[in-house]
Amino acid sequence: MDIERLMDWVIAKNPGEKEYHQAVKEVVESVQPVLKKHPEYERFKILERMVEPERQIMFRVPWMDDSGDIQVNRGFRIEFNSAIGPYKGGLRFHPSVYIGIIKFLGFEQIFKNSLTGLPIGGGKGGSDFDPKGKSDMEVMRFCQSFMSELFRHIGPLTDVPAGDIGVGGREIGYLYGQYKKLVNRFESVLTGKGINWGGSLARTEATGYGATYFTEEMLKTRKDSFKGKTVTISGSGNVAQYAAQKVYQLGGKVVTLSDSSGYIYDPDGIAGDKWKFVLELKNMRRGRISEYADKFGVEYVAGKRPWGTPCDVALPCATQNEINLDEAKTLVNNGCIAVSEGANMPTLPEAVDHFIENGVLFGPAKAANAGGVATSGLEMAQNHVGIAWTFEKVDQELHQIMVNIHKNSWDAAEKYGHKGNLVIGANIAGFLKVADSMIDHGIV
Ligand code: NDP
Ligand code: 2IT
Repeated sequence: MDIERLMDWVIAKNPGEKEYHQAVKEVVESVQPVLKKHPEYERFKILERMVEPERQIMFRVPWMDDSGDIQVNRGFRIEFNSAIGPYKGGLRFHPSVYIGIIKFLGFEQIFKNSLTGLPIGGGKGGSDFDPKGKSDMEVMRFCQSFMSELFRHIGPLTDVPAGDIGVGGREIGYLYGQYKKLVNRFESVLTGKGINWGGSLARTEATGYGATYFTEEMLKTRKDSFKGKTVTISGSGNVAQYAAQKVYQLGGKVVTLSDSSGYIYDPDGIAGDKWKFVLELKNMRRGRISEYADKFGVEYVAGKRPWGTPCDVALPCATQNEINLDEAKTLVNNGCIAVSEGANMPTLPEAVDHFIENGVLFGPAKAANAGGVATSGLEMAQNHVGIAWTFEKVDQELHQIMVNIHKNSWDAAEKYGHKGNLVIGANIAGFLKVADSMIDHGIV
């Protein structure tokens, strides 16, 4: 099927799911040079099978709030592709969640997980539940209800969820407690677990660190580094926090962080005690980033994203579609030389094209933020063997995986005639392993 017909077919079968259409289109376009060289992928209808999830689960999540009222949310788990390993991918709790969001994330996860080099398939789940403003006990009751249905669909060799937006250590704890109670087994069914009960050191840091290591590899191709660079970061959650820490350790200066209300600009850099303040603010008190500006007397810009701030490197680490074409133009005009996606699909397609056409180093999410799920894979490996590695050991493995992902994406882009285009390279490198495994397994 040509690109247009395939996209028409995907849109007709998944009406209104615009984020999913966007994610599919990019992959389908990227793998065209491969399809031309390898007619077997068309013969085996690999793309047509890949865009149809193996299984989609939607369920009711009723729970009681602190005032005794019953609330009803919707839960999702999409088990997208198990060609190279058990379904693996996060859970997102955010009011914007609907099936199109989970499907785009699950689809991207297939190729991202393949890029890690580990045996993990693709899946994603979540709910339209909004943890903001909820008490710990409300979050616990919600998580228990969510897991009371999810548990029958997952398992350490079947499907292993983890965190994403709105799902961090607290939520994974409540989800794990309920799973363990229901199945009466202590097993590796979730990653991002607490260190005392089977979690891996460095999983918390992994996505942000990994995205920064990946950016370092991109900079190396121009004989450059983070030293002395001014860096803008969006978001102030898990990924943003640890990207900020690693950028500082590598000699860069992070000048912005944001949340869905606005961004802060600190020209002196967000590090040391200021960085610790962000962690306490966001992970414990669950407050707004504007409090940073109040505390340290810096600028806060309400209702805006940070991309107007001059920088050398931009790391979008909040959410999808958070850099549009106008913002990409501003970044380029301000001299930005590298953009790397800590978040999933943060850059709109026309903005991606603008960066690439203007010679900006561009690290696509599937490659740049794969360090989180890669370290989840390392957590599973440790659990299966029943051991716990040191922080240094996990961090070293993570670093090497990010170096490999960069190299494999670079090489694939070059081999298929798009030297330097890591979007195409990452999509092709991720696709090939899954496609070949699907052919090995027959028509299933
Ligand atoms: P968190 O929930 O810890 O943080 C999310 C951050 O993004 C918060 O600052 C939040 O602000 C902001 N944000 C969320 N939604 C929006 C929105 N619609 N508009 C503006 N800002 C928003 O999530 P993570 O840090 O874990 O995830 C961030 C991104 O990284 C996501 O795209 C996720 O899919 C991706 N990712 C995460 C991985 C992980 O291991 N956690 C792995 C790979 C990718 P506010 O508090 O106001 O909502
Ligand atoms: O988007 C992602 O890769 C994640 N949210 C992490 C998934 C995982 O299973 O660790």
